[in-house]
Amino acid sequence: MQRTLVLLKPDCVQRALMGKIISRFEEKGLSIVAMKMLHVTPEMSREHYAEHVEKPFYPSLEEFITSAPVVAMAIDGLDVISVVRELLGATSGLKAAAGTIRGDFSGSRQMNLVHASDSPESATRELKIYFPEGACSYEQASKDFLRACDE
Ligand code: FUP
Repeated sequence: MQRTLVLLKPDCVQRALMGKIISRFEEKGLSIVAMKMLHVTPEMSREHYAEHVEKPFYPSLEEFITSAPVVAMAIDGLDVISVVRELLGATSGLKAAAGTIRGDFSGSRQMNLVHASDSPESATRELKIYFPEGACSYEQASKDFLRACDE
């Protein structure tokens, strides 16, 4: 089992796509173990996007991510980090395959609706930024019908 950090970004909240996109994770059989709405502060943005802070596009990215609330989620599942990245599709909505979240709903590189951790190290780091209080693990009632017991 792995845990990943997912953010529904300001464009997702403002376009009223939250329910539709949360459903994609639920319908896949993943387990949402923490969820909250919050405003990302400039300090949080710099911590979250530490690898991009010096890049030319960073000021615009910070302006966007702090422009309206986001919904942060911790999601558990088998190989959930790569599974969620596949559900999202390529970073740019212009390049993401049809059938992925970004491919179906985004036509932008910046306003690509959802963030998800790209590695176990990123997940650990990002979960600490958004959920220092931890998550709310529980046993999924449907688990016996989501995968075989040896998977
Ligand atoms: P991802 O891992 O898919 O979130 O993408 P990146 O880490 O490459 O980029 C982080 C965020 O910066 C993405 F949401 C898109 C945004 N970005 C821009 O706004 N402009 C760029 O030129 C590159 C990335």
